[in-house]
Amino acid sequence: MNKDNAPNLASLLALSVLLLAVRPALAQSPPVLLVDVSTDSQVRLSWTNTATGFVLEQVDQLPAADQWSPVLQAPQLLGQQLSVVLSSSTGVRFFRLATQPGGLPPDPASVAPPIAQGVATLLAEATGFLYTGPNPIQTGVAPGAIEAKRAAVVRGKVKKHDNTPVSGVTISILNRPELGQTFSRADGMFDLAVNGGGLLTVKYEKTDFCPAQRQLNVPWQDYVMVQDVVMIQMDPIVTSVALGINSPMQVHQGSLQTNADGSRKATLLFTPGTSAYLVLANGATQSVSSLNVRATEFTVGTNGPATMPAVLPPSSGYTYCVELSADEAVTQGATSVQFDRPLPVYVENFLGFPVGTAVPTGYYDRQKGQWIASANGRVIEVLSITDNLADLDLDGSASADDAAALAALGITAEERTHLAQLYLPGQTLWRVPITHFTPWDCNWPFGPPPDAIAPPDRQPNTPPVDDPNEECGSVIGAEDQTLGEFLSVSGTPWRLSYRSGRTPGRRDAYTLKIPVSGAKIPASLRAIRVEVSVAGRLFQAAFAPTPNLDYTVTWDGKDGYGRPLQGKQSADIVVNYD
Ligand SMILES: [Ca+2]
Repeated sequence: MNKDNAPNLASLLALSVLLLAVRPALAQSPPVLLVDVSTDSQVRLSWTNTATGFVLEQVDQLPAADQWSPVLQAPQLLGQQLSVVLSSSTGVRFFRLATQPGGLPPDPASVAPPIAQGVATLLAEATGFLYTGPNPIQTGVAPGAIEAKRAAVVRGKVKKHDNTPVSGVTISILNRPELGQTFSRADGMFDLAVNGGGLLTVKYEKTDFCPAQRQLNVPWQDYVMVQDVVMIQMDPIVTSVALGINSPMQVHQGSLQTNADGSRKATLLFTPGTSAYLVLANGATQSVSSLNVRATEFTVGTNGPATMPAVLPPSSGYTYCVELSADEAVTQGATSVQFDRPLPVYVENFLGFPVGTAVPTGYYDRQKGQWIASANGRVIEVLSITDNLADLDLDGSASADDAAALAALGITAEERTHLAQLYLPGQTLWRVPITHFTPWDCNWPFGPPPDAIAPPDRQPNTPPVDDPNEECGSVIGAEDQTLGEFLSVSGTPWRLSYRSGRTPGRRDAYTLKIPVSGAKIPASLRAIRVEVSVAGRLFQAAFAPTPNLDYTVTWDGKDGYGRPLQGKQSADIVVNYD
């Protein structure tokens, strides 16, 4: 921690019940530190979560020189606000937000202590430095929260569409506040210690970006590598929408997105008289008279699947996903925005689905960490425009549908008037009713092509055995091609044993030859991807579809922080057929 960064000193606040001094913010200033004194002898210090990770520090008197020390209690993230609740005490204390060097956690490789050689490495011992000590990479881990026998470390990377890293992303685990949080570093990487033994959901949060979550199956005493996550910024187009019983029909349209499949933009219609309320983090509701509304599409670009707010269920195809959001909900840390009636969302039918068919729809619940199915939408067509009203085909008959059919979907004359203004005759559209703001996903059922096969179910080569058979009474290891020699130790019953297989340069025991394809290759196979992770290291390779292919990977015996490990380590191998 940089204790000499007085220019970054923003706010000086006194604990107990006294607010003593606030120094003006200077260049590269941290966010303003807010103080809230409650009646029950508690003080809440809060600040806006920013790209660079600031650390709350304290001192008993000023001038402090080098006496600032970190507040060890973990800040809790609520929406965009980080806060710490402290018991007020007699006396005076001063607080400030200080930058870490570079504003971000250090690369763990630069601070990891050496690993004891001569004994098998235990993951909890090798990775405890991540969350202990005065300036840990992972802050706010409750004492004893990580159990030695269950300890595991999640490693991952956050990037943008163009593959440049995103730093300063708050990384935490859904519903596990005792595990604290870390920030993605300058290279977008992060390391978070957790307890293994089940499913955990990693949360990715950064101001002005759409949050993401990834569910992982985490084993005991191992590293888990998360697939790279692409975070996208909230759509720049924002519409202020009035709400309440006197509100008129209003429209919000997100940015136009275009790819090989076609062009589309999310269009929300707010029907007259719509009311809305925020559900706050503590469960309370708060009605709102207006909202600044955005629609941000995830399904854009070649790495679109990595941008998804969460991985879709296996039976759902990657199709179209949009975050519908209100700035007010983000700033207040609301868990959802609810409307008193279904609002129609329109998207151009850029994938050409037949008119009259259903649009399967679901949404992602960030509190539960689950996709949840919702009412289907419908593919409809604007056939013509008569007297400023859009004539709609709702069933694919190519004829306009009557009042009863329109009413069954809740389509009013006012909605038809707006459709006539927004779209030309011949336009086909998805119409999806929504009652709240979250990530919304329109997806059609998905399955592998009929000729798909699984990758070969053969074991990689077995690394050489520790105790090879010795031929002819000599110390020639026949299976692993080693030589050995015994030297008696004078005056003792013992002898020294030398084996060429144990020399540092020998890599047989660190090499895996992995079968990735068999004799038959399905015609629909586009690519083969292999991922091998061992000790927090990830080895990746991609191949064109080729029969009888092996991938050979050699590990240098070091962990993700560059330290040679002792004892056996397990490797996770995943072969993907795309
Ligand atoms: Ca019809």
